[in-house]
Amino acid sequence: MAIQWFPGHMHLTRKAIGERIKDIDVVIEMLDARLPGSSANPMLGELIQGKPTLKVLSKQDLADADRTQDWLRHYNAQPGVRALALDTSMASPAKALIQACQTLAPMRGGMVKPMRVLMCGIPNVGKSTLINTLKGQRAAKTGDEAGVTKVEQRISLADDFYIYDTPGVLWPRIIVAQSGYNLAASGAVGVNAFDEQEVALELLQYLLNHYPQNLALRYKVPAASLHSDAEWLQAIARQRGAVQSGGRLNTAKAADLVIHDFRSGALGRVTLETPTEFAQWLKLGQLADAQRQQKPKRSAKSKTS
Ligand SMILES: Nc1nc2c(ncn2[C@@H]2O[C@H](COP(=O)(O)OP(=O)(O)OP(=O)(O)O)[C@@H](O)[C@H]2O)c(=O)[nH]1
Ligand SMILES: [Mg+2]
Repeated sequence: MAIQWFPGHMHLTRKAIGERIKDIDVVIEMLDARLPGSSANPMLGELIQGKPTLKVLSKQDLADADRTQDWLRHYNAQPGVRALALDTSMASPAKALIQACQTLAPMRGGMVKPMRVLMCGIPNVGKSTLINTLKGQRAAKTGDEAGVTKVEQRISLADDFYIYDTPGVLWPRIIVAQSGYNLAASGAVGVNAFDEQEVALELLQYLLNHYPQNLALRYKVPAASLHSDAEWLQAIARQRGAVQSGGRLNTAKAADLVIHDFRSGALGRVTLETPTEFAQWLKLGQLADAQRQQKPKRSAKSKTS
């Protein structure tokens, strides 16, 4: 089933960003380095269109370093786009952002024309953590779950430089199925809005195809001995003692473990998509969506018959 999560505070944030954006000089659009394509919110993309934007790939410490370089090359090759990757808790690389904002909006600065930066992105991607790092103190609430920031907050980094922290937002209809799974695996989707086993199986399938050694190392199972996502889920349940009364394997618990291991980095540095893969998924998603929209709606008569 397609993953969707667009609670009321996201709807309000969409409106708030729409109103705020005219008074913004630079936008920092935060993406998750483990899923850059899927974490780029098309709804935010529309709202911030035309503003000087810096793409920041967060959680690079958890992502596959080679793939992060591929994504940065991909973005930096696009006209007018600047992208960099960070671990948002590290102070010195984060400070480079301040310089980058000044380069993007050189006319801003001083008390009369302070620099106004908008930080936006999907939930749980590290927006508030980065602001705290830039500020050098805990000015914004952070936490390892989606939807910690609930309302926009203005934080001054200097008398003439302030930054708006915004609540993470997804979008009303995620048309790329794989993006829904990757977003859920990353922690961007509320816990009750997806099926953990479904997400864990998709994650295992991708890891099986692209990072089999990471699985083997973490769960101490020879990579070549298991051939499907379902076999892996069962092996993990067995290996981690996730067994229900009567000896049945508790695959729900195993799913939770796999997702947790991915989020914490216990599975090693992993990136769930390449620019090429994501472009293909997007094309297929758009095609399926166009076909879905073309399908004639069943008439009220045929529905009741
Ligand atoms: N490993 C790692 N963890 C990070 C990084 N940035 C943020 N985190 C963690 O990710 C979680 C979410 O961080 P927040 O700063 O609260 O995320 P947010 O984007 O403000 O989330 P919302 O307010 O829910 O939209 C926290 O547990 C952070 O410690 C990073 O670069 N690397
Ligand atoms: Mg936040």
